[in-house]
Amino acid sequence: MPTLHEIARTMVSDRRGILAADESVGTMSKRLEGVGVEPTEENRRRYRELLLTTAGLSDSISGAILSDETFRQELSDGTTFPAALAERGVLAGIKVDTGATPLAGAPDEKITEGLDGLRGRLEEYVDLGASFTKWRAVFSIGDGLPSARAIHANAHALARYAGLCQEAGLVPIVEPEVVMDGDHSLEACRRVTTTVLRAVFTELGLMEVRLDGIVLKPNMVVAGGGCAQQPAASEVAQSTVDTLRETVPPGVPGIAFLSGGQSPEEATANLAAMQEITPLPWELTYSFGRALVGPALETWQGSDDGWAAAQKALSERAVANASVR
Ligand code: 5MM
Repeated sequence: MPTLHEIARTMVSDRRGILAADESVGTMSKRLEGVGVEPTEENRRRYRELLLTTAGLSDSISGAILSDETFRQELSDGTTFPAALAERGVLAGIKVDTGATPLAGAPDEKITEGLDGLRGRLEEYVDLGASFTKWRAVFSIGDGLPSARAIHANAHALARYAGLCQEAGLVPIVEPEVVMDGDHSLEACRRVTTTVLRAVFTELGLMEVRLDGIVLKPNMVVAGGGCAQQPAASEVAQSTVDTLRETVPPGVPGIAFLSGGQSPEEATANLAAMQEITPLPWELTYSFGRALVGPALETWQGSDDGWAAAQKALSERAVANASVR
């Protein structure tokens, strides 16, 4: 049995990244509708089969995060998704949060839920073949936001989640996402990301989470999507690395970035610029969702005719991200 540290190392090493294909039923349905595909359970299954049977996936992808629905589904040949990943040399991960809901007394902010009954659910996911898990907390930048209570509540929940996962032998991906929505500056994103990461590592410490057995999945430090002054990749890279050096203990094996609404090319360029900054105490890699699968989804459009071209589109993005070092 590999240790938590060994699993975490496998997830972030050898130039490979983690595919985030864990959209909830609601999000996946919206994405399918966006490309004119009927949002049925079968079409969600077919789309995930398309992604995960892409030839050579394990050359660039170490693990794939799935949702509860996909974890229990099968490929057309009857193989379960976790078994299909194992056959391909890719670790199976499961998103275990149940989504973000308005925080009490703070309707503009969200708290991620899912701790109730989590210990039992984790046991089941281990039996189904999971090696790691994911929980995402979201923080918006705005007038007085994020509030201290939103930061504290979400950091605390992330730490409780991480502790339960390690108890079950699963590596937790800890994902605090400062979102890109808004017209804030790069500097504002840096300030908020610093505060959030400090709070997360304080709570992880209080909960005695083993830092060598987690993977951190943060946002890159970028300007808001509506900001007139968009920084170059070199600025994003330097600000992000500086922020991480101030906040992330060196014992963490690796950091796998989310893409957060960046275009596939932007996300890849920013990651590449970060790889040029050395030495760093942790591995840096990607755990993109939209920036990895977006082109494949647009190419597929639900038809069998588009299947091969869509797999090629995913493969190209994965190879581009895995080749940046
Ligand atoms: C793939 O999307 C994930 C799940 O989203 P919902 O629970 O909201 O449906 C999401 O957590 C994702 O893993 C991260 O946001 C990273 O994805 P991006 O697209 O930001 O790289």
